[in-house]
Amino acid sequence: MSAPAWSREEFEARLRDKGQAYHIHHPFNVMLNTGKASPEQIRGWVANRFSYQVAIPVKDAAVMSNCPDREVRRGWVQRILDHDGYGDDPGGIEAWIRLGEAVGLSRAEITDGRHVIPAVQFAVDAYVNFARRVPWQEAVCSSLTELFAPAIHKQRLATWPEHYPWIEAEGLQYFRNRVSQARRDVEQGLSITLDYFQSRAMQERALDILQFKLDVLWAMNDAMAQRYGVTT
Ligand code: AHQ
Repeated sequence: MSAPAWSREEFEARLRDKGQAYHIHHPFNVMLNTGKASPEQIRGWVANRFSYQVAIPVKDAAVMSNCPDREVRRGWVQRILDHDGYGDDPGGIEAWIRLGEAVGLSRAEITDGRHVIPAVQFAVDAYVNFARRVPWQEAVCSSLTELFAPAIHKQRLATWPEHYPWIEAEGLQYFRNRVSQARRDVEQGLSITLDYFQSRAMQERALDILQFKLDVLWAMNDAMAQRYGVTT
């Protein structure tokens, strides 16, 4: 006899509990957000995270390509526009390049990937390939690390200007944009996840999927810590 499914509320609470493993707690991120990072460590983080940022719309297009539900796609497509831009809005990838320039990187060295650590790229590719090959609802579930993203963006906005006055304030616009975009993303992603993963076994699968994505983010920080060092 399999265990009974959790209620919708219990299931959501267990998803949110996973936040204990979010990369806001990684020593490399703690270093960044407590003012202990050198300009070289910050430049390394921005340059490496660019490989993740440019993968997001590719990942979201993979979700769309597997999703036959027009209503879901009408919502999900906004994520691609948020990053690639639309009309006069240059988008989040362009905003990330401006963050890179604000921390002292050239546009060329951000976009040509010369600083990207192989292990960072492998983690990013694992995420994109996961989204390509699993049922689209499982890929939606994997985006739910964004349950915890507003906190990390707000933490940067609250601490970087004081700790890193040498970074032009305009460079932080990406983080300002993401606070509301992440909240909107999560509304759709969480609703799909709570609706789709109905049995206990499926709910456990959802927790495993979220852990996989938490591990993707954690592994990226591990690689950057190994390459640039961590000052605690
Ligand atoms: O800037 C981020 C972003 O656009 C996304 C999309 C989302 C996804 O689809 O997996 N996740 C995500 C995240 C972004 N920024 C990360 C950060 O720490 O700045 C957090 C990350 C996430 O929580 O998955």
